[in-house]
Amino acid sequence: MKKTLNIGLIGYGFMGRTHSNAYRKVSNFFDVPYKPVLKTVCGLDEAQARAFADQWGYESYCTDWRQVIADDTIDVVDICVPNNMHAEIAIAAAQAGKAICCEKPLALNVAEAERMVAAVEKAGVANLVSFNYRRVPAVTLAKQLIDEGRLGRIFHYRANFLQDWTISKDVPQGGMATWRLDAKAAGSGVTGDLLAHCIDTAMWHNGAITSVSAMTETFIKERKNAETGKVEPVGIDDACTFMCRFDNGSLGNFESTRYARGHKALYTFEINGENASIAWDLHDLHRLSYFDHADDSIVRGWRNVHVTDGDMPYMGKWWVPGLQIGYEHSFVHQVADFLEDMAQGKPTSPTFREALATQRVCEAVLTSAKSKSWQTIKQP
Ligand code: SOE
Repeated sequence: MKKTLNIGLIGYGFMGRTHSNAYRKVSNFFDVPYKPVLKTVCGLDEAQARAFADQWGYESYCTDWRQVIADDTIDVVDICVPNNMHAEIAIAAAQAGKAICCEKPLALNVAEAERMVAAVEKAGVANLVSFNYRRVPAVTLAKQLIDEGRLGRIFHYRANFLQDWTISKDVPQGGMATWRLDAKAAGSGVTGDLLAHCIDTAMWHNGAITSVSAMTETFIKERKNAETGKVEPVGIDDACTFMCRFDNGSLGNFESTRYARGHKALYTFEINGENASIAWDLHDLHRLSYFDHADDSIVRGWRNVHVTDGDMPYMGKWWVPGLQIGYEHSFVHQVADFLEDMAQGKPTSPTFREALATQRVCEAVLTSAKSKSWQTIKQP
């Protein structure tokens, strides 16, 4: 029998579901060293916590996260609450010696993120931030191709993350469903919520971002607060565009908005190197577009690689070649890697320290937009 690992989930929203699903599925498909046990789920509303526990098979539920931290039987604290609660919970979990998986972005700002890094490193606990898109097989394959040197020198990295769900002025801010629009809960708008994904993947693929120049806009200046009903100024960025320089000399272009009518979650990137280019699109997440200049000119063109074969990242663990998996499987891969690394005493990327680097870029982007100036990212 495998050793069990007791999970304490804090937060039962959208991300709580993706993480619970991953813990439930992982040992069916991956030969992981531990069997995760859904021990307890914690959330503010007792009836909802109970219903979530029933639906997902948690053994118990509670409404005070401190109870999860104080529970000696919990091995992993999984943080899926709004961003303004990440730091306090993660630091307490680290002090209690728990392994931690924390939703992205790591924190509200760099100062908080630094305290979280210090806490997990002092405690020596396993720590991971859930930038799940790295573990979409085609995105992982892109990393492999870059690391093999197939692209040669990289000149350009561009990424977009486009949505359209906040165009109506009637969408409120704050509360359970719309905390992402409330600056106090989220820290920022699309920069922390969406561009953080693009920045994490970009730095994983292409190395550190060293300077940025950004602009942001808040198109709807006031919204009703979902809890109080009061109309209040909106403090988040609705859209953000930035250009940047990478440490390897390449140039980056990033755009995110929640005002791109027709796009629900269009995350795309394209990387251009001297020998080859790569492109990817979340709406067709199994395909990696690949252009290799070394091909014979008469057949040279963009290839559409269907990343489903057994020798492609993670795919050997699923069905048979050609059959697809989806969004939720990126979380299963994340948990599989986390458990494997934990058993070997190895860090799992992105660690809190790696996510701090992303937080620094996000903060520099917001400062640049505010000050209308280039910002250099100070790496410690
Ligand atoms: C926002 O709509 C959101 O759910 C993000 O919070 C997630 O991180 C992203 O993966 C999808 O969009």
